[in-house]
Amino acid sequence: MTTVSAQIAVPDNEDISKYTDNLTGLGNRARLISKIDKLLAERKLDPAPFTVGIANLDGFKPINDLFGYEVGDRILSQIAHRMKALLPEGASCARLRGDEFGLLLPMINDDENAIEFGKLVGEVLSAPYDLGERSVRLSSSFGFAIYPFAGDDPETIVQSADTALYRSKSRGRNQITIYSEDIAEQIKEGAKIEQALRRAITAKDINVHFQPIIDLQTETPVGFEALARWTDIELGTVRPDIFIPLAEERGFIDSLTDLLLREAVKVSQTWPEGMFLSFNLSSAQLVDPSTASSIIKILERAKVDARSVEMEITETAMISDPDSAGRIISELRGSQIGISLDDFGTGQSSLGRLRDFAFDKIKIDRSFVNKICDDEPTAHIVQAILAMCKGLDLIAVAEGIETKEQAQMLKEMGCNYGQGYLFGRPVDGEHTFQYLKSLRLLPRKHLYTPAN
Ligand code: G
Ligand code: G
Ligand code: MN
Repeated sequence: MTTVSAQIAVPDNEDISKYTDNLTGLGNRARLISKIDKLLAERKLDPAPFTVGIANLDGFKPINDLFGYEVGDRILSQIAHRMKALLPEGASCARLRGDEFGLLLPMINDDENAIEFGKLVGEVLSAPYDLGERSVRLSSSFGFAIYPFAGDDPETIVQSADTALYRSKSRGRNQITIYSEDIAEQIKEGAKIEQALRRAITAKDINVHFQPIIDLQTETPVGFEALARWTDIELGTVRPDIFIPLAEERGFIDSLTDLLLREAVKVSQTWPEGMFLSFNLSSAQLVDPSTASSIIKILERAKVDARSVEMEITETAMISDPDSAGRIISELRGSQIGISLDDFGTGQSSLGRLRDFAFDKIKIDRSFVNKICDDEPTAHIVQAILAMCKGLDLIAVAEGIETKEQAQMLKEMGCNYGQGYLFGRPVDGEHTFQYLKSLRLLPRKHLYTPAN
């Protein structure tokens, strides 16, 4: 190494390493930025459009995990070769980080050409990578940003391409996204919601509603699911499937959850002894090691019996980081907090997961429940899920029951609990209190201080 640097005893020696990616020999992020800067200067008088792209491999992490970093590195080097071979005149490619490659395409000037180029690169990158005794194939995702719409300085343009890439990734594999008017608008809207949401959390202005969960045999409520509700003065009612993912994405889901859980726990203390509170835990929290302890702390501080609280989690959460999800689940269960597997049957249902993780309940997704009476295959699937629950000693909860027929059928099939509009919509703490009273299930009145 020292001999090499001695040979190239030129002043910009340091610059070369500063701008080069050692593994692939491509330029690095700094190089790409400086190239964009140069192109911007050239086009100062005549701002003709050009394109910046970012390519990211799909499923590269498992390759590293499975075969080791050396294999991963070999693939990255092969990618660099392929990239160089397909670059048009005047274009350049840099390795930004990990499995992410940046492209500067001075001659690509509109969406159509960018998409076409993305498809070409995608095809070339999807050819098998030779690893000696085996070979692997990988698809890739792309984000493109076109100057001047996407920004007028290098960092902003790259950021726009990155935003587009993020969209591609969230749509699945093998996707191409161009940073567009729509995306820019959504980002502005997202920023507005984020601000209002942060304010609402600080002001404790988010509410929790409760939906009863019914024992199908006795037809009486056994617990409630807490569901977040938010109405902003300016934005109006914002649905949880908008603001929860936003809080996850922007990194403040923990403070939102703390607020919601505190509120939910407080209301649950007005319910009759033995009734449980079921709380949705967001998938982002299953990768955060502090999750279990902050939940346990909230329950302890409120002096609620942890045995009457359970966390609903979805499978998506367990896929991204099964190890930390497993640790959090065992920590919670170790404190007697129950675990329900939510939305079962949708997404990536894997039966292996039922064996590898300890659950107490399974919530059968409402997409099954609403077809159970008129679609025979659905009925068979639900029956099989119920048989499995029985064998595994899990309580089955059917979600989204809307008709008596559905409830009857599920009851006959041996489903333990049910939830849905037939039994009750989610309502606030006070209405939940009234509901219990109307059923002569005497709430613990002394604990209840209704909000005015
Ligand atoms: O309540 P529906 O009411 O529209 O809820 C939509 C989605 O938002 C559901 O998937 C539900 O699980 C989720 N959700 C509702 N409340 C909460 C909450 O307090 N925390 C989390 N993480 N998700 C919630
Ligand atoms: O993802 P999760 O299962 O936590 O979401 C619960 C969602 O189901 C909430 O949005 C809640 O409002 C909704 N929900 C509850 N009962 C019914 C029902 O009977 N029908 C329909 N369509 N939605 C329901
Ligand atoms: Mn749920």
